Amino acid sequence: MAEAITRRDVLIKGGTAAAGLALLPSDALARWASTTSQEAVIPWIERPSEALAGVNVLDWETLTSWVTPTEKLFRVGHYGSPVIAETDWSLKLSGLIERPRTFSLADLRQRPRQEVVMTLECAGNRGFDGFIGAVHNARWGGTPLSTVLEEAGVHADGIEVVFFGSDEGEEEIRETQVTQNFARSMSLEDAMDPDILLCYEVNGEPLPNENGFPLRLIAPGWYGVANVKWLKRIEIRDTRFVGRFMGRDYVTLREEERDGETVWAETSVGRSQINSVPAKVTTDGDRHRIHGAAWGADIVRVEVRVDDGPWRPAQLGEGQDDPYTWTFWHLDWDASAGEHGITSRAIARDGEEQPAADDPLITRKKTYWESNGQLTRGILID
Ligand SMILES: Nc1nc2c(c(=O)[nH]1)N[C@H]1C(S)=C(S)[C@@H](COP(=O)(O)O)O[C@H]1N2
Ligand SMILES: [Mo]
Repeated sequence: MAEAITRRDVLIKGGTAAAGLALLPSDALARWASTTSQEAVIPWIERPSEALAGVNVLDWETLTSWVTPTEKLFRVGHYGSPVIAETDWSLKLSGLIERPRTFSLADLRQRPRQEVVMTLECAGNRGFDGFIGAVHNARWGGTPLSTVLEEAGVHADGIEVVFFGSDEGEEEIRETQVTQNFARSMSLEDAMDPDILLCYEVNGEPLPNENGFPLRLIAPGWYGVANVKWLKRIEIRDTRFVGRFMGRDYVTLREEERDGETVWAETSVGRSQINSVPAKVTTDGDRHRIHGAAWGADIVRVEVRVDDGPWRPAQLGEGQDDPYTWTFWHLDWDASAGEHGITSRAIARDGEEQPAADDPLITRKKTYWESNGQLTRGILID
């Protein structure tokens, strides 16, 4: 980690670019202005999908900061993006509890403050070609959910915690039209995780509207969809909860084999899955370096392969000791001229490996959620 910080500091302070320019390959010149370093980025052959411009996806090639700046957070809102005034807003706690109550934002700000840096990835990320930037790593500030629930006095039969957003949309359910709020749930046991926060800040500032102002759930270790924005109600119930974003959408359909028989597993997207991507290749005009990120599990190792060569261990940088954040990595590469494919794979502390693109876990998955197979990116070296 220290090495990465020092290196970046040096690069940022690294003086004028002019001296290095003559050494740069021509196709890197266009990218020069967007890098803060003496090194130039060589663009990937495939360009990111432009279909999702409104989502504000991360541009891996210009990524320099381990904490994603607030204006660069990607945004997903299935029912649009409501603009809420703090004075019109409250958080209601209802259902199977001793002490139902309503919180203002000031009430929540007066409670014990806690922060967490968390990598949040949309479960649809990597689900189709060119969609690889729906992920961010930000510092969230708020108050723990667990103590709010404890103080509320959950009844013995309460097993489910439902989080309702303020955003709403029309849904047809078995021929009935309803207007309903975005909602996701967790078991009470999962919701009592002391790291889960009711957040009113990101990177030290109030939440932007698009990211959930005035309050959102931040659930480290869960896919994006669990992190309910524009939170307005938390409800304790005595049965499991389903709804569009638990039981119809964000459902992974996978074919599994048991004793020669097919078992169709339909599972609700929940906890994050191990993932990594090659982010960019840089050059100082002479040597090459492959940079990337890995997340979704407690990453202890990342390996990189060029074409059909051997897997080689990358050097881990920032974030490597935190299971909730992405880990930056890099590998120096003695590149030869021509077109190459670069693949990365992440390995977790418990031994879990990011599946290969042709692993049955990936190939027998029929829906695009949770597409965490190894990614190969093509690049042309002059
Ligand atoms: N209320 C509400 N919360 C929501 C959503 C939504 O549509 N409405 N989208 C979810 C999904 S699918 C993702 S990926 C994350 C994205 O968080 P961000 O927009 O802050 O990046 O928000 C989640 N929380
Ligand atoms: Mo998402």
